[in-house]
Amino acid sequence: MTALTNQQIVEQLKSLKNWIYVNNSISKEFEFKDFIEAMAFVNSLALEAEKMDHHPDILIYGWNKVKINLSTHSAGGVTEKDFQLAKKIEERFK
Ligand code: H2B
Repeated sequence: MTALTNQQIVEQLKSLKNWIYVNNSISKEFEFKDFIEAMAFVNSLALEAEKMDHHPDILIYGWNKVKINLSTHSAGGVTEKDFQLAKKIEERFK
């Protein structure tokens, strides 16, 4: 899978709410009611990521927040697969 261009990334980000392009990855911060809900969200992503064989960088911080960074290590940048996973993550956040 080849890395998308900056222009392609910026274009695709328009369909994702509050995701940004930073440090060669796409990123979003999610906020939850409490730590347990944040952890439940992270655990649900683990299953999705494993199914796709595509894994996000995940930071749990400030007791109720989760920061997700998506990039494709093998391509050295953002690919279509990152956008596919971002959309699945959004569905779990609803
Ligand atoms: N996740 C991400 N984000 N990028 C990759 O290139 C990647 C991955 N590669 N998960 C997968 C695992 C690869 O290492 C295994 C062997 O399929």
